[in-house]
Amino acid sequence: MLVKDNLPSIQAFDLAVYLQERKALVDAALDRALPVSYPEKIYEAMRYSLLASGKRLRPIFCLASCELTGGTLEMAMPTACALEMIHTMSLIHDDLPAMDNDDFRRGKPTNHKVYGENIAILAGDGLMIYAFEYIARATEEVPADRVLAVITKIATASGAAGLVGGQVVDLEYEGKSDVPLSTLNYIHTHKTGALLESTVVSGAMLAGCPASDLERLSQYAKNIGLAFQIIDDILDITSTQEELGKTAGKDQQAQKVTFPSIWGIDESKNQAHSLVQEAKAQLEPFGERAIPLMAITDFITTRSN
Ligand code: GRG
Repeated sequence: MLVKDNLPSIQAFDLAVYLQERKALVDAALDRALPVSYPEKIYEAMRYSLLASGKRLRPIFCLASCELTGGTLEMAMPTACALEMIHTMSLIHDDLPAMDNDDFRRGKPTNHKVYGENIAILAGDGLMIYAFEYIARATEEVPADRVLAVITKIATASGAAGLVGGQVVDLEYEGKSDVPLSTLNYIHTHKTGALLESTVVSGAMLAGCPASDLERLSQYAKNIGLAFQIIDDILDITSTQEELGKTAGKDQQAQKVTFPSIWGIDESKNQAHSLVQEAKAQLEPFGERAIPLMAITDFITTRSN
């Protein structure tokens, strides 16, 4: 499938097709994972944001890493869906008036604009809690100790030691112009990086990956998490609302300190590129099996939304 004539196999790998196929699989699995029940209003609000057109990078990372380390798509799909539920809840809460106060997300009005603030808060809560229920209930063909380790890993990445902590420090520095680079790094390694790292590590955990390879994959994911955020900051400056599916120029408008505001756009691109190269070096020992993850890694810096 991957090797064609005498071309290096990475060149024969069609990332666009791979991402499209994986996104379709994940979209269908998400739709099945969360059927509407009573009280319909909350399920509809949860599904409104969950099934909106996200890139599905977190589930795709989880599935790819499970396959890379010898597992199957089936073993990882419930966890992949749960990661997208957690990511979506963080977007719903991030958009609330008490946080970023945004009107537009994934090409549509934000959850609270459609359902009201009270239901949007509850839709986020419902998605967060259901994510863990879903891993525990729907994961098959994986020993229970691995499932428990995955739940612990993702819970740690989502709570005060991860996503929540990163958001708190972000709020603390809102409107301040003297944000040290170390603080900016803390914000993004926690707010964006921790969940991304858990996507790659949890996929490999489900496959029963040995600790030394888990450490390598964790290092890989930490690098791409930061690169992802640097590119996110650049896109906020260089892209339109239509391209992003969310409000553009928010950081400059809020006079927020970002990587490009410290380094400028060119140096930010260089930094993201170096992180991507370091990340890819971690994948080299996996050989051809790492081709999908290698290609997704390059996509982090070339994406337009
Ligand atoms: C997790 C309990 C709990 C609370 C959440 C609000 C909050 C606390 C944290 C904010 C986290 C946040 C919104 C981080 C930004 C991450 C980021 C870069 C989002 C954009 O991700 P993409 O580009 O978006 O993958 P799509 O829509 O494609 O999925």
